[in-house]
Amino acid sequence: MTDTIEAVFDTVAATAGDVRTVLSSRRSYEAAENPSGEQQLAADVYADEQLEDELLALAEVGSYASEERESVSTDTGAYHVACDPLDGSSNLKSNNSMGTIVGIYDEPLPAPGDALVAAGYVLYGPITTMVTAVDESVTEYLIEDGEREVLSEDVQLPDDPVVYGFGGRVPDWPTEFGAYVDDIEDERLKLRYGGAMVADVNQVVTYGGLFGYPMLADRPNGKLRLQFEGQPMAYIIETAGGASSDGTESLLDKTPDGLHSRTPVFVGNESLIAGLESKL
Ligand code: FDP
Ligand code: ZN
Repeated sequence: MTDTIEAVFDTVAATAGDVRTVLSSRRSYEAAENPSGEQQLAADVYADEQLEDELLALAEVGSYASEERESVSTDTGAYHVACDPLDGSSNLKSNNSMGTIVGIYDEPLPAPGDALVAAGYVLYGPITTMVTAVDESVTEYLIEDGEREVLSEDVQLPDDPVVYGFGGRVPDWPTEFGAYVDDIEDERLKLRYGGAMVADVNQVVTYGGLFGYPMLADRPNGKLRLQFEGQPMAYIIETAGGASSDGTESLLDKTPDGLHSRTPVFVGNESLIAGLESKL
């Protein structure tokens, strides 16, 4: 199993190198009103197609699913990979951070959280980094020329949380959730929200705190997808000593109703998640 998981992570790292390179050309293409006739794929579609080709080429990867496509692409193999190829893609226009999320399951997709055997994300920030969770351990890497180089091993969330960030419009948040936000402000956490889940979760990994995309008045399941975003990020945060929740239970105890089903997502320090669940 370890060889396959490491091969998936190597493939995602190699693809991240390519994605990073094409982001600038895709960005100028998308900004141009009259592109010069040459057809370019949007950056998220490019990333999705690269990942599908490269991951399905691995012998043990039996299927590939992503936020970008309706159904699962199948092959033969024991592992099933769910990807968010370019998380936070609306940050492309404003030149803010984006990411790639990957979850490796040992059951066909859609699969429950307890079928996850590893997960990781790539962060396209000022430098490209990757964080993986496997065998009860979280590791942070620098990606250069598509290769991983270890930056820190056995990463754990800091004990004293510092930052929080929540998506959705404040007037659309449930009243009890608004009251919870007042509580964490009283605990002197500070608001930092960047609009890309990967970047917002990575600051929680770095400084401690809480990221969430709550249930909204017109969207009771929030915005984020359980299979592609919620569960892989919950797996990483829980492996790093934190906790996850949909407001009631761990995201890893949930089973998606469908491949693209959404859920409220909260990930961060255990004490903050416990406080949130008691308030909702
Ligand atoms: P995006 O739509 O730009 O891909 O994946 C969904 C996502 O980004 C998350 O990365 C991010 O946390 C959230 O949506 C941002 O949503 P808001 O624009 O509503 O804040
Ligand atoms: Zn996303």
